[in-house]
Amino acid sequence: MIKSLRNALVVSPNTEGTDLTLLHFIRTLKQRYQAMMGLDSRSTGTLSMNLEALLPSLDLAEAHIEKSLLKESSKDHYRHITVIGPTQAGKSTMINWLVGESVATASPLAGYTVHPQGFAFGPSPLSEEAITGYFKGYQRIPRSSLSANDLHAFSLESLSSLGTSLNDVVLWDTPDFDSVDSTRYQHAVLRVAALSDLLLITLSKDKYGDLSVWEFLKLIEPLGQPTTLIINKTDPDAPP
Ligand SMILES: Nc1nc2c(ncn2[C@@H]2O[C@H](COP(=O)(O)OP(=O)(O)O)[C@@H](O)[C@H]2O)c(=O)[nH]1
Ligand SMILES: [Mg+2]
Repeated sequence: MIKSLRNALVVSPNTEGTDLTLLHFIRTLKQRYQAMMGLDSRSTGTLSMNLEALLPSLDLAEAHIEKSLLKESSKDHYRHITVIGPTQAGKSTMINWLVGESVATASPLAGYTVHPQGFAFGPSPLSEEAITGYFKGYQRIPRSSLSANDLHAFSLESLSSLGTSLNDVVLWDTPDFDSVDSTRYQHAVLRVAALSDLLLITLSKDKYGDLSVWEFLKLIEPLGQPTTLIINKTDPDAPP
């Protein structure tokens, strides 16, 4: 059923009526799964585990439709570019490299970035309210106030595009999708992934073959978004 749902998402005409019907269906399906998981956890738990594994694709499908509704209602023409990848791949470093200055915090500590962090580069006005609405259930707070104790938060700050080659772009730094803790913020990562017009999947040379990377790629593949794979942390002396 999930496969046909994904196909339906890709081929369905992008009219608001169709989107709303599909959105209602997906939300209902999620509620049913969660109810069944609650009942099953009192018995064997096998069904629960199977249904839990399906929830990310429903989260993604829900976010995908909400993004298309956002695009229809949004008054701005910003493009969302998201750096996504496993822990320590150099995602925050990549953001800083793209901007040309240190805006995101890179760290040798694994799992340092645990919230979606958006950096908007104008000059046009950005429909900030629409984006905040898209992140329903998440509080928008200043980047300096983000706390690892509250994962239901994100930041979005406007920065000067002067000196960058970015024009009406929101660059998103994201938490990893492969650490033990990643299930706690996976929902947020999928939300940003669905919002994106371009995904920059950043991998390190040690991690590009990890199963988690290929499972994540398989999960987002039905969205059909323009995607670039970047292999980071390569040896500068290695032959090309
Ligand atoms: N050697 C090397 N280290 C890097 C590179 N990119 C990032 N790092 C380092 O790897 C660590 C993790 O980087 P960070 O950007 O925080 O990774 P994130 O967890 O994916 O956001 C930091 O100590 C960075 O300085 C690279 O291309 N080469
Ligand atoms: Mg980071």
